[in-house]
Amino acid sequence: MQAASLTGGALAAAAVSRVAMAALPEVVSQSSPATAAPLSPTSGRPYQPVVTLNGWTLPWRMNQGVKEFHLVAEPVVREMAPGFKAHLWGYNGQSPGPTIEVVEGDRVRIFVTNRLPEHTSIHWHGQRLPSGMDGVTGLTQPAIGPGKTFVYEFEARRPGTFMYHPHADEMTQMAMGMMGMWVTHPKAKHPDIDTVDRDFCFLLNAYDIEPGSYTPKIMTMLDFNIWSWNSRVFPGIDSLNVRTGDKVRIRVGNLTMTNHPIHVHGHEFVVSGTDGGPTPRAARWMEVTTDIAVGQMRQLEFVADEEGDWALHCHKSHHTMNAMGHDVPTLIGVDHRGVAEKIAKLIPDYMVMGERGMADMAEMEMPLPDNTAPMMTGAGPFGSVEMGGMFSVLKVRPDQKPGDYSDPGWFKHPQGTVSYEWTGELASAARQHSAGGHLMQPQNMPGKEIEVKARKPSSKGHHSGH
Ligand SMILES: [Cu+2]
Repeated sequence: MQAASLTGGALAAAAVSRVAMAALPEVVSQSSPATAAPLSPTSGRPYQPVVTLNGWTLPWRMNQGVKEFHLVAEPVVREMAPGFKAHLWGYNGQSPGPTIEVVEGDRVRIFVTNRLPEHTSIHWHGQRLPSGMDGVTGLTQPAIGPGKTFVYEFEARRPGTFMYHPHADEMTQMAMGMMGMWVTHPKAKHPDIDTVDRDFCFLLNAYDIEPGSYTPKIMTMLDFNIWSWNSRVFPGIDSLNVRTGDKVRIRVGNLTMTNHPIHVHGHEFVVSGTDGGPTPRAARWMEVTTDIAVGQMRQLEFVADEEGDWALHCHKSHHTMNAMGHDVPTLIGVDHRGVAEKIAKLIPDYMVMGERGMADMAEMEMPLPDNTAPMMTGAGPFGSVEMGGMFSVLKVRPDQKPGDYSDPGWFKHPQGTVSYEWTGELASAARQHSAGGHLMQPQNMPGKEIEVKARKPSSKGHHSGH
């Protein structure tokens, strides 16, 4: 700088910019958990950006042909659904971290600053790179201590959908929400990569957060109670809004500790890619559910040619619920009104749960601890959706403009296309009485008929009717 001031203005400007470029790239933080608009590239090779569900893409700067990003590992407060915030660890203000989008062949430099109370590192899941850039603490690099900044640099060699996460105290740091997605777009037309109209991505993640508390339990191995997409739970997960006839790609990465069969209603899809890269066309088959194992990514692709509101969810029914007690006995068919009346004399607000199934949970205004998402919830146009966790809605509309990701509201079903109540006479069911030729009768009751009867729920119980 001293030399610049001696030799004049032009050189001074060059020197200043060189100094600025030598400094760390600016830290860009995101304060909102809403789905950000796709980030169109302003430098480098062109590509069609992805939309991160309830997430965002990290901006970069171009420094002499190298794309430079700055990730900051730090504690964050993440709104997982309206009324439910979690104290997590993440990157640049959010958990998960921002999506990183680059183009095949790009030279990438990522600065990683550690603002956590313990050391960390970042592993670039699925990438071809020099071994020393792979981010495995102890094996390929020393840990990034608190307050330190490390630099990763490599070429994004193959197109695909990848993930990033720590490889240091992994159990804690992933249980706390440290992860993100990485998309490497193809540099030219690729035989196994189609151009699509809508390109969504999100991570499957899971937490163990006791109702009423804020911080995940990190020792949990299997019994997580918050099943989320990009650290959001239904009804906090944005819908995927597309135009009728759009070719849609949904990239889903699994960084939980169990598998998730992801299911789309109303359409069939193919898996067009994994974290191993694009799937050769001859190896694709139609599915309506695809299982995504731990540490896997699957790209679902289909033409959205059926108008409507279509559920998109994990098919494990416990994963479409929010925090719940697992020790609830099955009470279906158990008439305990008499007992309930006696208990009610001792505990005035006593409620009987579950004798008609658990659907009552969704509609009853049960008092919940503060900072807790209801177990089954979500107001739909026909009542409670009775869902939570890993559930969203694919909204297919003829008038959704290209590039418009805003929520079009509920589907207006054409007349005569909605399931309706039968109000005619109900015939009594015909019964099959043959026991079959090979039925083994219990020894003590030869020939005796055995029948299990479920009590028909009465609407005149102590429950207020619906
Ligand atoms: Cu699941």
